[in-house]
Amino acid sequence: MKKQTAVVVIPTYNEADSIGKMIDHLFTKTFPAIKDWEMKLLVVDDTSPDGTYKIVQKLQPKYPNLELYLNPEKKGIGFAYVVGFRHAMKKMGADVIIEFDADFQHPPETIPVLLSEIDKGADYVLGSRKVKGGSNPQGWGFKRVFFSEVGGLVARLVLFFPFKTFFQITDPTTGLKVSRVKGFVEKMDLDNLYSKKFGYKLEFLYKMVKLGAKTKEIPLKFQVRKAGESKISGQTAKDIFRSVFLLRWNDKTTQSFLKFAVVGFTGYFINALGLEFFYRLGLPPNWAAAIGAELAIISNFTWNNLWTFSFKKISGSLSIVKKFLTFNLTSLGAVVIQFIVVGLGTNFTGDAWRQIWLVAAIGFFVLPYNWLMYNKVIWKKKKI
Ligand SMILES: Nc1nc2c(ncn2[C@@H]2O[C@H](COP(=O)(O)OP(=O)(O)O)[C@@H](O)[C@H]2O)c(=O)[nH]1
Ligand SMILES: [Mg+2]
Repeated sequence: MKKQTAVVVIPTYNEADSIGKMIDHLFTKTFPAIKDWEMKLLVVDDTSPDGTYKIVQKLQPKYPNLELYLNPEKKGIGFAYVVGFRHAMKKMGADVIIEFDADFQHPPETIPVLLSEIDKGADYVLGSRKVKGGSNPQGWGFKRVFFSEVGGLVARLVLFFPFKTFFQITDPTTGLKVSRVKGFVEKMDLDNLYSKKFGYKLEFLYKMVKLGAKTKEIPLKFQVRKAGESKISGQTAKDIFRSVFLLRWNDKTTQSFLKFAVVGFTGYFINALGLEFFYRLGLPPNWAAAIGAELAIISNFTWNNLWTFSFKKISGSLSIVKKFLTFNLTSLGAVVIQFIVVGLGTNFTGDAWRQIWLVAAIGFFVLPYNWLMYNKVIWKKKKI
């Protein structure tokens, strides 16, 4: 059987002190030990003023599987990876692509480990400093560790909470990864990145997860930089947070959830106004409240259908009537939840706390309950 091709992509900017050693190391030590993959290396250099690309060009005759992609000017690490990924897929026949640094901070011995996880069925393997066997560089002071830890946690929270990926991915800003091309990188939208700099790491991660990639983490002992300078700057954290926030904000589910919250809030006001209106018309408060509640239900159903879930809108009078009746039934569940939570709560604290318990019941129980019912029962995805 023909061997599959793994392309290692290394972006470089002013790495003249490292790149030659790295290329030699990979072609003489790392690659020959990997028997079941065809190994290639692509360096993407932004015409570094220190002449990094010239070192690569000099070594090309020696190593036929070494390619260079030269950007005419400095465009950022994210941009380098976008062009590098495209080149690896189109010109080098990549089946998997490995993201790697020039500066020996990623130990080359991790490359066969990454590939063995692909062999075992993973689509996306990440080097993590946070799993057992992984670590930050020895020399990192408290401040750098603190920012890395807090930054990683915030990125995970914003990107993935409360979904299972939040727990699976422990080191979201890692730069050591391997990605499967078929079904994943080939489908990834590489044109519309929020960041052409370090934020790309989070965007690639997010997009791979959205494409349903089976992820796996391996330990990464992140090394001290041996030569050259880190390109991480004060702007980097800002760039990463901006990307993370935009990714989550523009996510379809987030947008639906925000609309769902607005519609629910409006429903609450309609309920309250209905109670007031019909009570003043002369109806007893229980009937006035019941009419208010039904008006809220009608409003919730209508706006969620036209706005929140417009991409899976219910249409046709018969379906609408059927779904509306089901919607009334599921709304009854919310009544039962309030009955129980407010009942139990006031038992503990006394009736004076009833409004607090109402807020708790809605926030912690009714909201998740409604979101679940709307998604799984009322506006459930049509089977294709
Ligand atoms: N082509 C290109 N490579 C870059 C750019 N910025 C960083 N790199 C490379 O990306 C890799 C990781 O950057 P580095 O500064 O080591 O980040 P750190 O390890 O997180 O401190 C190194 O090989 C850099 O030379 C850039 O703007 N263009
Ligand atoms: Mg580095």
